[in-house]
Formats: sequence, C-alpha cells, structure tokens
Amino acid sequence: MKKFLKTAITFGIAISMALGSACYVNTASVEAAAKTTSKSWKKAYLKIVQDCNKKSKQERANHSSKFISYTPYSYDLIYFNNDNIPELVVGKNGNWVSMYTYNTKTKKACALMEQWGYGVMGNTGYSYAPKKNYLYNLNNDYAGAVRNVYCMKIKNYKLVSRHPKPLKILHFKDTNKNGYPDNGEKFTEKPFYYYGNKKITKKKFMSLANPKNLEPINGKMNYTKIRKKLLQK
Ligand SMILES: [Ca+2]
Ligand SMILES: [Ca+2]
Repeated sequence: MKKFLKTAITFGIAISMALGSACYVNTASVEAAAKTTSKSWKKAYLKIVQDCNKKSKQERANHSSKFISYTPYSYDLIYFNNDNIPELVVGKNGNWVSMYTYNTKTKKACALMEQWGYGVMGNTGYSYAPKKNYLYNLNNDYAGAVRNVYCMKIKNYKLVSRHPKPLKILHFKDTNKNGYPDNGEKFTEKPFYYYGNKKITKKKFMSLANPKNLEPINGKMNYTKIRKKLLQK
C-alpha cells in the first residue's frame, strides 16, 4: 500500500510538473463544482422544506380533534443511494412519508415518494438500506395471510421495482391458486414463498428480497433543525 502510494504520488508530481498550473486549476474547479452542487441541492431542498412547514402550520391551525394531538411534519436527510447528494425525507410520522432527490441534470429536486401512506390497512412503513439504493416495504393483506414484499430502487430519478414479478408470502395453502385465502384454506404458521405465480424456497425468497441493515424512512428533525442544516455552507 505504502509503495503504491509513493508511486502514485511520484507519478502525480510528474504529471503536475508536466502540466504546470493546469493541474492546480483542475482540482480547484472540481472543488468549486462540488460546492456549487452542494449549494444547489440545499437550496432546492430548503424550498420544499419551507413549503411543507407552511402546510404543516396550516394543518395544525385546522386540527380540531381534542383527543388526538397534531403530528407536525418532520424531516431528514438520508443517503439512500451511493452518491454525494442525500435524499430529503418529509414525513408525518405514522401517517405518510415523502422522499425527494436532486436531479443534477435538470438542477431541480424531484419527488420519489409523495405522501406514501402507511400505518393503516396492513402497511408497515418504508425502510431503506443506507447507500444501497434499496427500499423495502411490507404490506399485509387479508389480516396478515398475504404479505406483499416490495423492493425498489432509484432509476432515472424514479423509484422502480427491483424485480419484474411480485414477491409474496402466503400464510395458507393456496389450493385453488387465486392468491388469496378462501374458505377451507386455513392459516398456517409455516408460510409459502412466491415469486410471481411460482412457489420458491425461503432461501431463494430471502436472496431476492434481501432485507438487510434496514432503517425506517421517516422524519427525525423538526423544521428549525433541518432549516439550519440546509443553510449550512
Ligand atoms: Ca443520493
Ligand atoms: Ca385461494
């Protein structure tokens, strides 16, 4: 490693010497470009956060229930995929979550998830594997007899499915093969794993779904905190 470094440094010096000041200008311009990008995504995210804060305040003012307290919007910056620009998360925790990324081509923030609901109807919420470009969602149907597993990734600034066919876990023997439990198809603790219409092993299922090192996608910071973060140089 040391030897490699030494060679690399010597080589680097040789190139710098050959190029003269051109090398210095290049490094400086790369740094300047990174700073400009950082400034741009922060500015774009700040605009979203400010708009969301307005909406949250309005909702709070209109909140009429005396029994359920109002959940304000909260925010986070997460490294969903493996680039230098974090994704912006806005959530009304326990209700819905949105996620935005910054498009370096159009120089605009774009929505990947817009108020995706969870917490009711068997949807357990959305998680991600940091820097792995991997979203995981488990959605229970028929009181947990059918578990739909959704795995997604960012492609061309959109969230798309990682697999062409649906991944399902059935907690009953689907005798008539219609995908849901009918009379006589009893609940079983030992489920059946499916990729599309094909029954597969648990091992194969897990290798396709691959739910490892997951963290929930939800808001963690209040408006003041995220604002401060986005205004930082
Ligand atoms: Ca990113
Ligand atoms: Ca059935």
